Amino acid sequence: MDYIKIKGVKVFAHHGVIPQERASGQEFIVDVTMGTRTWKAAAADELEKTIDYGAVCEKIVAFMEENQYKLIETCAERLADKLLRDTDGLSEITVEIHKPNAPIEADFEDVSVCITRKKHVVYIGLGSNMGDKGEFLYGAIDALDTHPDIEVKKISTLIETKPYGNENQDDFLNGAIKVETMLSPMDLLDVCQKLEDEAGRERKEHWGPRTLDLDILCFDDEIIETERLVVPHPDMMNRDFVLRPMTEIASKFVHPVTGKTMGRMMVELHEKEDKVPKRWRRNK
Ligand code: A4P
Ligand code: MG
Repeated sequence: MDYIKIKGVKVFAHHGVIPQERASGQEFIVDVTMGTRTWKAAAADELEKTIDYGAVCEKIVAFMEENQYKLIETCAERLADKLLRDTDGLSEITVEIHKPNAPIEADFEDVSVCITRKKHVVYIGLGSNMGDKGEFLYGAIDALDTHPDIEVKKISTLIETKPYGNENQDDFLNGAIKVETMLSPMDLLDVCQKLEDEAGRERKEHWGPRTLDLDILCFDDEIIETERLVVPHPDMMNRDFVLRPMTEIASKFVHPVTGKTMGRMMVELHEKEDKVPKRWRRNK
């Protein structure tokens, strides 16, 4: 990760718990550190390929002036959220809001709140084995990317696969994508299930034929076990149609439960399924 830092943006604004503070206003100072990747912009030497820090400064000033919060905690949280949503290429942000003239009965220099927030990195597995399979998968990828809180970062090759589990059905088309999102795991699952419903998905049979299946494979390095959602997907280490596209887009991503990379998990699956001749196996 690379960082772009803006320090000491002075703004006259009206945040505070005491009504008098909100009425008369005071000076606030904002620092932000933005986590991004600068190498493409550096190579091309073009502003369009990086975060325009001038534009970010203007957004900070407008946000601080136009809003009014009792707590600088709330102010920092909302500002971080807004900048993460509005700024292309921004993956992580640290916002510090200083209130050097806070109404404190002491001789003090400064008081501030400093928070770090980031977009979640999520891998989603896609599958279809009914109708125009490619259209369903690419339609879902488009729809996810158009969602205001989701950005598709990587798309694997789509591969034709034999049905796993219930073998008495048509071949599948499978793939995986990497997305960045501000949504919680449950909210992202809602979005995925709505897209499955819109694709005419009927849930008649477990592991049965489907127009569109969107499985949340991994959500950061979180381990979630609720009735509606289990992450990482509990069977992914046994599925070539999941590990192959994951190895293409995230070979070094470490599975939070097994502690192994996607590439390693795929090699081990191939060895287990006898796809690797004995003489070529590595000594573990
Ligand atoms: N759910 C729990 N965890 C998750 C998660 N991480 N992501 C819940 C998405 N959903 C999750 O799913 C059933 C319930 O799982 C949902 O209500 C959700 O709350 P579903 O999609 O309605 O039903 P399903 O897909 O039949 O069941 P399941 O267990 O999700 O099956 P899979 O794992 O999706 O496997 N063979 C090939 N070649 N390619 C395939 O894509 N897919 C399957 C289905 C079987 N064989 C296949 C393929
Ligand atoms: Mg599913």
